[in-house]
Amino acid sequence: MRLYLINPSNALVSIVNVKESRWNRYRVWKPLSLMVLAGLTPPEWEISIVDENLSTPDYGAMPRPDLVGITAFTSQANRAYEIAAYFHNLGVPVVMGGIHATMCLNEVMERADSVVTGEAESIWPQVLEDARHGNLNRRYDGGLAEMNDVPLARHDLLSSGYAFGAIQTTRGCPLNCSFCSVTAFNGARYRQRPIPDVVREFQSIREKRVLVVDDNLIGTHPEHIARAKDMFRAMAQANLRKEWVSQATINFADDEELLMLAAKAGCRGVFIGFESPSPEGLREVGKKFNLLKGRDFRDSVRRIQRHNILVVGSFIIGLDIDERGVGKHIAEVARQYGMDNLNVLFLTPLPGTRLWDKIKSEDRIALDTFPEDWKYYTLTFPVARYKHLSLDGIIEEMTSCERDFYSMPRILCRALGNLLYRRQPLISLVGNLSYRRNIRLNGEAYANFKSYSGNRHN
Ligand code: B12
Ligand code: SF4
Repeated sequence: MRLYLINPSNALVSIVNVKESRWNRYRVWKPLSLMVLAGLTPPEWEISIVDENLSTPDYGAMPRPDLVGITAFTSQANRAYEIAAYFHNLGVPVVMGGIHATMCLNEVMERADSVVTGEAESIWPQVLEDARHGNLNRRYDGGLAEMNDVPLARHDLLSSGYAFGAIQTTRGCPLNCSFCSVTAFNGARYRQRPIPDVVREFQSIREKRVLVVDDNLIGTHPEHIARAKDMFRAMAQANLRKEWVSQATINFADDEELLMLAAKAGCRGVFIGFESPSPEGLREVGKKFNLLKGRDFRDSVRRIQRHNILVVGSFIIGLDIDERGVGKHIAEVARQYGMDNLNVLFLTPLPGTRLWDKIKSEDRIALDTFPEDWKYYTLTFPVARYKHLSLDGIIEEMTSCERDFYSMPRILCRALGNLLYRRQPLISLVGNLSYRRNIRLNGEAYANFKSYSGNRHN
């Protein structure tokens, strides 16, 4: 039995425009979902994982599969449907799963033979068994997995072409920020994988550099943090010789022992959602942790960096409180906080989030011709109508923010600082140049977007 597991491309996602900018090679990540599905698949299936982000194969020249599984974020849905139609027309059954299938079930059911909602661990073997007997159900629901059931991902199936490996050690996030799909999809209960599984899986990854895809690496409660420390100790003890980056909330900075253990275990960078430079903005998005009274963000960032861990900060433009000047303000605040990299995204109502419900109820979704418009739901296009910013206005804010933070003098200044403190100057420089290079690419993408979206923002 032959199984293809496919990760669809989206040409609009600038980070996959590898050919446009060679720096982007360092920002193409493995589709871990498919490697996990492969890990759940019994040996009688011959599996190929196709990541269209690297290249799109000539499916016609490949042997005919018995089953096709397609994953999709919302931004990949259009291409996913094209692939589904292609194989369906050949008479090959197509199963779709992942976040978009879960949040937009009806839309996906119209375009795939079978749909799996939720996490797949409890249900995928059943799906395969039914497919083997030509007896696929239209819909399966995996719910939330027990972390003991998460298999070791099949890293051997995508062993070249990437600068980073990928692994997951926890799922879920209790914070439920309004714009984020994680709590809606993976639940508010913070679930941690058994530490020996994490260590064993790390050992099976070939790449020296790894993305730990956890949304919230250390969690929020003292027992989460205690477990994170145990995991870092076990990783250091196993002498993995890996360098890794992950995502965390700002409370990562609050525990010296945690930082020390993370660095010892190989942590070299964290992606932290700061979201808004103002308390009103934080309240608007419901980012409770960042609202802690008396937090000195500059000091928090510095404490992390002292452990040779780079800090990439993320902000959102387009909140209801955002007015003209917000772009420059964010760049200024990011500089004050001392971030190594800044990632700014447009406020985007993703299906299934609280933000979606709010923006939809206010009739402010500008790009609402679905499924065609999903391709713009990359967080890098302003798909909504914003309270105080027109389409041109919000694009100008984004551009001025990036031009300011990624001006050559500022990049050199950060690189020199990192050189001085021996804080991975090369990695930091590559990261900065990659973002800078994408400013021009983004400019072209905005021009095309404006002509596509016409007057739908008015
Ligand atoms: C790592 C990551 C990335 C990486 C790697 C992506 C990749 N190639 O896998 C990078 C940085 C590239 C990235 C980019 C983006 N990301 Co991202 N990313 C994640 C993150 C943090 C983890 C994903 C992951 O690997 N999870 C681990 C695996 C094991 O879990 P899983 O994917 O959910 O898969 C399970 C189930 O969903 C199911 N399943 C999944 N696929 C399939 C398929 C079949 C057939 C079946 C049966 C089951 C099934 O089974 C799996 C096992 O249980 C998630 C948050 C999250 N918790 O999911 C956000 C997340 C998926 N990303 C998100 C977004 C918005 C994006 C971007 C659009 C935005 C951006 N500019 O960064 C881009 C789009 C990229 C693209 N190609 O179009 C949103 C998606 C929301 C949505 N509705 O689409 C999420 C949920 C984050 C959020 N805050 O809301 N991302
Ligand atoms: S803290 Fe991060 S992962 Fe958790 S809900 Fe907020 S944005 Fe999502």
